[in-house]
Amino acid sequence: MDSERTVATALAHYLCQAGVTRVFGYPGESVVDFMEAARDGGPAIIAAVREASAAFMAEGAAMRTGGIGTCLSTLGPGSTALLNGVASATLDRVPLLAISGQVESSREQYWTHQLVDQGRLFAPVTKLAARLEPGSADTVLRRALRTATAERPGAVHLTVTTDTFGMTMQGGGGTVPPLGPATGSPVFYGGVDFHGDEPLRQLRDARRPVLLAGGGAVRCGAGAALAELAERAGMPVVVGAMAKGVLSEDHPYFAGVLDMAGHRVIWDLLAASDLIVTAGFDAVELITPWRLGVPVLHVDTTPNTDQVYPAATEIVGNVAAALSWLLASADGAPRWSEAEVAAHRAALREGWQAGYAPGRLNPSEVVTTVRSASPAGTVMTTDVGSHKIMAGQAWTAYAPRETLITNGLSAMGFGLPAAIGAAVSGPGPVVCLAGDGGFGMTATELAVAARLGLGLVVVVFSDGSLNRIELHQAAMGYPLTATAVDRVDIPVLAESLGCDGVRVENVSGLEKALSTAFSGRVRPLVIEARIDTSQYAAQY
Ligand SMILES: Cc1ncc(C[n+]2csc(CCOP(=O)(O)OP(=O)(O)O)c2C)c(N)n1
Ligand SMILES: [Mg+2]
Repeated sequence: MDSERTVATALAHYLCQAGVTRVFGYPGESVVDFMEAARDGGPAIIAAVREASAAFMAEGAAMRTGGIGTCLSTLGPGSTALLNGVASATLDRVPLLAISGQVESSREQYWTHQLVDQGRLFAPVTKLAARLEPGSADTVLRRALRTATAERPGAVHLTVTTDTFGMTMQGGGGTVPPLGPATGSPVFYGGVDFHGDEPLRQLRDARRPVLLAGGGAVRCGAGAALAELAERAGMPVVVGAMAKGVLSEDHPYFAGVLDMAGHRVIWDLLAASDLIVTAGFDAVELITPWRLGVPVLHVDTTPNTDQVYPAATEIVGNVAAALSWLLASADGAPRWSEAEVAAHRAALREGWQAGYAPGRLNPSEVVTTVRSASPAGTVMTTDVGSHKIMAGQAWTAYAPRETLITNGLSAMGFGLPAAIGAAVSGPGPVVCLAGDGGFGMTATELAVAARLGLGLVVVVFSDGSLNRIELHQAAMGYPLTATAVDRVDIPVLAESLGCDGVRVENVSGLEKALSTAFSGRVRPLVIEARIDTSQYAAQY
């Protein structure tokens, strides 16, 4: 790297080296020098309507590609607005670099107007909150990139005072460190009962073992090893929502998604097992408290420091390597037959169909109808609420990184921005399934999708309510308070933002709306699906 580079050009250079082609952000005076440096050689700056959405766009892009997402804000109100999406990346274990400008260094220690201590603001929601300074920017940038991408990945925030961007870097010349999980051999940790080949003995002795896969398996590219172990040992595979597709959901040993629709059927399966082998599963995805007494063999990139579930034995390291090691020792007949797993899946299907209202547009039908109309390789995002719980189960995923769900922070307002981030980052059509509440939080981002010529399909589960919270109020016996969603004319709103809009009230209307949705469209399409919420109520 040229030692005459400014901090702004060095930052742009490092981002390009790390494979970042787009920074999602919102401008302010403090960051114009960086945006100018990026204009001259990249990465491209994509302006969102709000900083909060920019961070979710970056998260969606990173979820889709497996690379590092990047977002940008100005000081003070820009940085505070960025916060939710940054916290989301950390709890969703998505590598994200968030950059905020700051007032000039000479005023930073006493100024009050628009001044927020960004280091303290971001510390609780990031793995690292640091500052770029000319004397150390080179090392700090490498540290930021490595920290964000190291297991478990998450967000790093960098504050840069506006004058620092224009300063000449001292030193420099570093290259981007390795990004992503380590590829080396796993390490074994035993609890009190650990003797030699304890994990292998546990697996050999188990008669009804179940695999529970999560985001660590996706990040380690463990799909093939997972499928092979499932087949050889005859183990049903339950996955976390953020790992959907790590095992193709038409695989005979696929056993469903944890804590999504029909969740009791999955918990019953786990409770009846005699060993749960986790595979990069992350307890951040648990919605239901862990009440099982079944022994757990914890396989992950990270030791079981959370202790949300106890595990007497741990295999720590690259998940694909660890599963291959287990596979080498799998012996004897498959523990579960394919027919037994198929019977479980049939019960699960009954679970997520429960409450079906004949003659109405049911949420499960919206999901399955959109799935049927979507070409192979379609990327689906959801927002947060009852529709997510349904889509997390009823949507059939065939490959990882094609279903983008936030199940860590689970912040409403994720779905549409994440769809935009995914659509600009990779091939394949993109569908967003959103509730009317979460859609309302971010609907103006449709103008960004229209500006970028993205043929997104956005399906709004229109029920006039914050359904998930309404159900909770009803279950508590409380009258409904503050959980109605104001009805707006969604197709008209969509059209005013440069999109096509249509309202449907039944399956044939939905099919008709979808019939032209995926044929070379460059305008986003918003479908308001007026649904009946009986299924949600029956399954709560
Ligand atoms: C930013 C944020 N605020 C509040 C919540 C709490 N919350 C979870 S689900 C939900 C209701 C979502 O309503 P809607 O988007 O209409 O989806 P639905 O449940 O109706 O499918 C709320 C308020 C949240 N997860 N995120
Ligand atoms: Mg709703």
